[in-house]
Amino acid sequence: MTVVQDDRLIKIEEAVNKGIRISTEDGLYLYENAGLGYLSRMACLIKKRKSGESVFFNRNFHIEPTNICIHNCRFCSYSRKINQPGAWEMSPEEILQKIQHFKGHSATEVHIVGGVHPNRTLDYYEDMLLQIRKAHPSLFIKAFTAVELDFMFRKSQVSVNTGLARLKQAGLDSIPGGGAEIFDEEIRSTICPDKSGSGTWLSIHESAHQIGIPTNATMLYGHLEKYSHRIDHMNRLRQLQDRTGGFQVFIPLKYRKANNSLGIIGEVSTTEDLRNYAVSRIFLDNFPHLKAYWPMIGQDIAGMSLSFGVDDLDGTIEDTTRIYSMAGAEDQNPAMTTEGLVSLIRKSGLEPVERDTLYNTLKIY
Ligand code: V47
Ligand code: SF4
Repeated sequence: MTVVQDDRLIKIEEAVNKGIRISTEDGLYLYENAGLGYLSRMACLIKKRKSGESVFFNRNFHIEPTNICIHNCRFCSYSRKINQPGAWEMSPEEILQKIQHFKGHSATEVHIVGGVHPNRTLDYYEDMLLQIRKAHPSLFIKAFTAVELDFMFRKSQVSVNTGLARLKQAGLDSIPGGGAEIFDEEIRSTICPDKSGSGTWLSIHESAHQIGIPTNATMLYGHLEKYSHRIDHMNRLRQLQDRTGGFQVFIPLKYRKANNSLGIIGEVSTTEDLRNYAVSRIFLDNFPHLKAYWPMIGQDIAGMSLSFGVDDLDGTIEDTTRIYSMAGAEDQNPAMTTEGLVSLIRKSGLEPVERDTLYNTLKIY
């Protein structure tokens, strides 16, 4: 019996072995043709080159100050309009109470994201950061998606550079990756028609990198997009990262279908999730880390993702986010102990490392 080889996959493997960047056409070819075993092998090789046996996690909690939002993203299960049942707004006192509560729990990072509230200005968020910084000076503040930033700067009529500099001065340490969704303009106009555009998202991240604020990048996948749109999305990120080096981690976010108007399309399979992690690890050669955000895919798939190039599992979360539980995720009260994260990582034969937000090692387990 003759074994038919796939010359293109062999060439891609040779490139990966030599550390040569793969093209957009190669990326698309991997999505369409590579087997699971091949993808796992290539992605693990790259992961090992970048972070050895380490898999990172941190001790973090979220604050979602409000779910009131001016936008109408079709995949969102969480946002509400003012006075609509289920809408919430935290007062500054409630926010500070949360900070004080987690000060006693040795969390090192707070992740603050929420809806784009129509009445909140830059002054309001600046004050929020100043109060948090005063209450807990050593807590790392990762806050506000580019979409929230775009609105607050426009509402307060300041430039992106001025707005970012003011927030940095008030205590902003880094910017999370949300709001990127999918950059392709046509798909974007269908799934989130009135949201800040792809160019705006990318240019806010570029400005942040230029003034020394590190940022994360996400990609929402498994909805109306095709593989070519995922490659286009990652290519725009790869090009920006070549210019600035300011991205810390790439976080694929699987579309979850409950309680939103896109739900009829269903969800992609676990195999597709794993293939997607691997292709992103192979394609994004200039991203130091790849994160599986366990509240979105569940702890089991997060564990499996460690064999597909992932080297970061986010954090303990402490049951402080609602975005995914409201969209139907397995963990309705997402929280993991340090022991739980350590054990998940050890089961894959890898080394658990507690990190800070900038991926400095705090403790090796
Ligand atoms: O931009 C909303 C996504 C994002 C759904 O930077 C959904 O470390 C799937 O960006 N199904 C916000 N996804 C959350 C986010 C994030 C999460 C974890 C870590 C980091 C980080 C950033 O959540 C939105 C959108 O892409 N999202 N609804 C849904 N139904
Ligand atoms: Fe608003 Fe974000 Fe939901 Fe879109 S995804 S509607 S911007 S909260």
